[in-house]
Amino acid sequence: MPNPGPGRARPRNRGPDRLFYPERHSNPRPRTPVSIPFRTVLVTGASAGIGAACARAFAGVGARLVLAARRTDRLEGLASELRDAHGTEAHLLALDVRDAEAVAGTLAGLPPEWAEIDVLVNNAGLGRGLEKVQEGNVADWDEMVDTNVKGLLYVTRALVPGMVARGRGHVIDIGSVAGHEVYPGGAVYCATKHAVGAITKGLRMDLLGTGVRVSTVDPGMVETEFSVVRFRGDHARADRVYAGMTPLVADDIADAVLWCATRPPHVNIDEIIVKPTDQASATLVARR
Ligand code: NDP
Ligand code: 8X3
Repeated sequence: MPNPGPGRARPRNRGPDRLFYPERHSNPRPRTPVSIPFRTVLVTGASAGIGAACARAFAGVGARLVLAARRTDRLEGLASELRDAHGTEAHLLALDVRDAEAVAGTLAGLPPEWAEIDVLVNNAGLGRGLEKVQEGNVADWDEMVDTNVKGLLYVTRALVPGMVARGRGHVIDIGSVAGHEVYPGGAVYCATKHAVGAITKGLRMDLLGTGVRVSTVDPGMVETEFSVVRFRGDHARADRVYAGMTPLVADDIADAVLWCATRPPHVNIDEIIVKPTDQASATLVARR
C-alpha cells in the first residue's frame, strides 16, 4: 500500500501495514521507535550526506552521538542543530580514517563517558574518478582503498573489542550496489565495496556467539556530495549523474540504518540493498 504521506493517517485495522511499518503507523515523522537496544552511536563521515543523515536519524530517537570526520566545522554545525532540535549530546572527533595510528589513538582516548559505543556506523568513504584501469590514477586508487577498506577496518578493529567485552553492540557498514556489481570505469571503487561486503560477512562469522550484530546497508544512487567528490568539484558532471531520474536522498539510507539498529537484540539484519525506483542495476537507470 502506498504511503499516504505526512499528515494523512493510515486507515485503521490495516494489519500488514502495522507489521511492516510499526514506527510509521500514526505519524511518519518524527519516528516512534519500536526498540532501542543502544545508547551511544558513532558515525564516521558524519560531516555530509548519508553520515549526517544517520546522525539526524539516531538523534531523533534519543541517541548520544560520537561524530567523526575531517571537516570539524561541519560536525560543529550538525551538533549544534541536533542539540537545538533534540537536546542531543554529541562528542566530536577530527579523524582521517586512513591514518591507522590516529584512529587507534583517538578511539582509545575517548573520554570514559563516551567510550562505550553501542552502534558503529562505518560510513566514511568515497569514489574518485571513472577512468579505465589502464588509464587510472594510482593516487585515486590508494585514496579509495585506504578510506573505504583500510579505514573501515581500522575503526572496526578499535571499537569491536569493547563491544565483545560488553556482550552487545552493532556494526553497520555502508556498502553499495557497487559491492554486488561492477560497472565500466568503476573497477577499483567496486573492488573496495566488494571488500566491504566480504569484511562484513567475515566479521559476522568472527563475532558469532558474542552478541554483537553486524549489518550492511548497500545503497544505489543517492544524491549527496558523492559525485561532486568523485569528479573533484565538477558540479555540472555530478548533476548529470542524476539527470532525468529521481535518486535516493541520504535520509532514505538513514531510515534503513536506523531500522537495522532498532530491531530487537535477537534479530540481525544481514544486508539491505536500497535503490531508487528509477534504478534497476548499477548501469540501468530510467531517465525521462
Ligand atoms: P559524501 O561525499 O556526501 O560524504 C562522505 C563522507 O565521508 C563525508 O562526511 C566525509 O567527511 C567522509 N570521509 C571521506 N573520506 C574520509 C576520511 N579519509 N576520513 C574520514 N571521513 C572521510 O558521500 P555519501 O554520503 O554519499 O557517502 C557515504 C558512504 O556511502 C560512502 O561510503 C559511499 O561510498 C557510500 N555510498 C554512496 C552512494 C551514493 O550514491 N551517494 C551509493 C552507495 C554507497 P570529511 O570529508 O569531512 O572527512
Ligand atoms: C556509489 C554509487 O553508482 O558509483 O556506491 O555505485 S555507484
